[in-house]
Amino acid sequence: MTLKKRSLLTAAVALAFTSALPLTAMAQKKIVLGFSQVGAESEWRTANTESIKASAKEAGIELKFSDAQQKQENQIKAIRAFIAQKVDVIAFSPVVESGWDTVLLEAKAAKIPVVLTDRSVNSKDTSLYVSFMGSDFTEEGRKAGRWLVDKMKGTTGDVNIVELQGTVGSAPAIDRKKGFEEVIKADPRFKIIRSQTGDFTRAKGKEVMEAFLKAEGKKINVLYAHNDDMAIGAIQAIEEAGMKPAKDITIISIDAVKGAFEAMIAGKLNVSVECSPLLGPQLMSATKDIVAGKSVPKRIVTEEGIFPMEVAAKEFPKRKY
Ligand code: GZL
Repeated sequence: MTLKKRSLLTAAVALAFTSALPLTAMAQKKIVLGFSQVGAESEWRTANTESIKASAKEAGIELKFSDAQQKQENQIKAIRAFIAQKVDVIAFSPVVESGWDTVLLEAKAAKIPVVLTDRSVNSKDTSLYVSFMGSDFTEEGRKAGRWLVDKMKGTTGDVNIVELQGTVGSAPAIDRKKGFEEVIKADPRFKIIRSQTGDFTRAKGKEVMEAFLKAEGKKINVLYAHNDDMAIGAIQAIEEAGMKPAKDITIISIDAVKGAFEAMIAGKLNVSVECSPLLGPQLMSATKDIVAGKSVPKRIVTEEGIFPMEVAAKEFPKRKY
């Protein structure tokens, strides 16, 4: 090869390399996702946080994570910080349904797309978020109601129910109550005689169940708890009152976390309706699609089952959370 040809070839290779550099650099620009988490109130929430952190790492997405300690004002502060930091996408699990329009309008004005995970908001303007991914809480309540109606088939007399509600104003608490009542209202035997929030925690679930037992005692036939953590707290209260959980009082709860399987295997919980916290992979995939300018479904529903105590031992080894 002549000297002239070799020097032309060298120049061409050098040019190709430098011109590719900006493209390569752009292609490697890390996506930055700001995530505001409700708190660390339950086993479910811990598993949800683990799923989001692990999936962000796996996806090569830079995660800015904030724990709001179950306070809406902390979530609003975190979202404003993400806007100031000009993150690529904002995602959050709204601790309650209302009071988000102002901050979501600020995100919209900053042209930062927002994804709702786990819980939704009741904003009329659905352009304020790109997608909502999570469970159908009303259906979870219906599943709990249908299981109870089925269990009580062939019995007679009143079925007195006490209800431990989730966080006041949260989508899961509102919808799990709605779905359950939708099913049991068909039979006047089923009566909710007490209903109060246990804020999704074990401690509060135990405290409120102690009050229910003091007020109603052996009149209670069923406990419907909006999550396993409150049910587990209530089980302690029932035992301390000298009664047998899952025998003297039928116990229905939601989430199907490890603690629920352990309680069912110990014969202390009758059934847990699944509510999967493993939303991390779906969130990271949606985040990448949004940044790439691809469309994302407005609603992504998590598919879920129901686990009565009879199958708990067989299913437990397969559980991922
Ligand atoms: C449901 C989630 C609820 C869980 C609780 O998707 O928002 O919050 O059921 C958790 O355990 O605290």
